[in-house]
Amino acid sequence: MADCIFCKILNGEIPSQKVYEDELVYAFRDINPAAPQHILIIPREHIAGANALEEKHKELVGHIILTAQKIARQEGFAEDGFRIVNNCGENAGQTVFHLHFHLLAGGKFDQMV
Ligand code: DGP
Repeated sequence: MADCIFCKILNGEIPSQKVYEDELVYAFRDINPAAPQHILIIPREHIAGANALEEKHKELVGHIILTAQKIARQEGFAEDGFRIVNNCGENAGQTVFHLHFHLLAGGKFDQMV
């Protein structure tokens, strides 16, 4: 998508701090961290958000969650704990309409739900 910030990060037009990549996903540090460790995991495929997911994306979503676990181990916070967050839609505070999962760690979080 031509005007999508995360598509521009994927094609290198906008620089980012890479944490992990493979054929399906790319992970990089959030520009405005909300925790000591704040990583975004995005699919290479442009999907507007969780509300745009279809049956065909089942494996991809599973892959993203396993990627979060892989990154948590790689970065050394798997045992201490981490949070995976997806904001879907305006009321949830989604600001970038390319599916992404926040991977947050490095401190104790308040209970949200
Ligand atoms: P959300 O509110 O769930 O849509 O989160 C979007 C996140 O994307 C937000 O935490 C800030 C981050 N972000 C926005 N633009 C950029 C950028 O150009 N580079 C990086 N690294 N992160 C960005």
